[in-house]
Amino acid sequence: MALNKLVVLVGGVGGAKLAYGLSRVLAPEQLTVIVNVADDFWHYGLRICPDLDTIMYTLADWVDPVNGWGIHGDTTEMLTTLRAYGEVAWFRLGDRDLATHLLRTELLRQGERLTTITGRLARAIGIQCTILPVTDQPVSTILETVEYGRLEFQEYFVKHRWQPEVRQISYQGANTAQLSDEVHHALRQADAIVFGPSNPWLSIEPILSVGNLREHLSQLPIPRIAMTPIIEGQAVKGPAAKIMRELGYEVSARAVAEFYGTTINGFIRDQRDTAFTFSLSEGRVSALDTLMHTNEDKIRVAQQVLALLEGGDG
Ligand code: FO1
Repeated sequence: MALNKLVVLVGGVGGAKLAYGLSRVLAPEQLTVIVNVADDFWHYGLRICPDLDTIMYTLADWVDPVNGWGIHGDTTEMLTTLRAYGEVAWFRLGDRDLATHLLRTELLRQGERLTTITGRLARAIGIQCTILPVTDQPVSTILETVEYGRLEFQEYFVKHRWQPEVRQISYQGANTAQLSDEVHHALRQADAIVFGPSNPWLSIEPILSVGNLREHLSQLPIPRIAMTPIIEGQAVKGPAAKIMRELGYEVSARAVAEFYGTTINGFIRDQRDTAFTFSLSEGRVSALDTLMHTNEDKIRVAQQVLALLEGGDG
């Protein structure tokens, strides 16, 4: 089928790699990236939107290639001064990165929506495809942990380096938050949807939990393919495998596919997962080399995903 409009759902670093590859293969008007907002938080009076910034910096070739977040070559003089005042400064805000938070916070204070702010910032730094927060309302990933009880996402992920044992995850605000008109429009226009290789519980589910997105996607008569973030029982990066164990899931691509259920009708596992072949109730499981270290890898994977979508009968 002719693939004219692709929508990709992403969270942080893993999803950003796929979005980068797709942005180099598709024309700008063909690609819409819908981003998780449940990592967002208030910090020293600034609204920080880490996943939006990770996607924006990655697509603009601004991102720090080592961390996958923050701005390449950024300095941390502001943090040094905070520490001089006795602050712990556990969240590494770069000095150039600070401009993003200052401007976004000011525009929010003036009443602008996160969607229009994101579009303005992205266009200003040369990004031509569309980046959309899944909602303009606040949603927060909350983790119930054994050691510290209730933790907000960045406290869990950064301050405690995702080491606390997770008992339960919830998405505060998701049941009242609404999909933006721009997201509804992108889904109506979509010829296919790809769930990036992001953490299902920390990046994709907080997107799916907004409004009635899960049911909405389940009824779309188009390919809806998820990429595995788990290879041979390991997460490529971050706490996905650890969280799966702690929540009692089998740590496998199959368990991820089952978690997505009817919201998908296709799945891409990694070709290394030979022991974990499985089938879907609907659609097909494909195998690719899904590891994306270099920009060339990201472009290769994007091209292979598109070939699956265009060639696929699913
Ligand atoms: N992740 C860290 O592990 N340590 C940090 O100090 C850190 C700072 C940071 C600053 C701005 C930003 O946009 C992202 C930042 N991240 C940091 C990543 C952030 O925690 C993301 O939420 C994760 O990448 C998960 O998506």
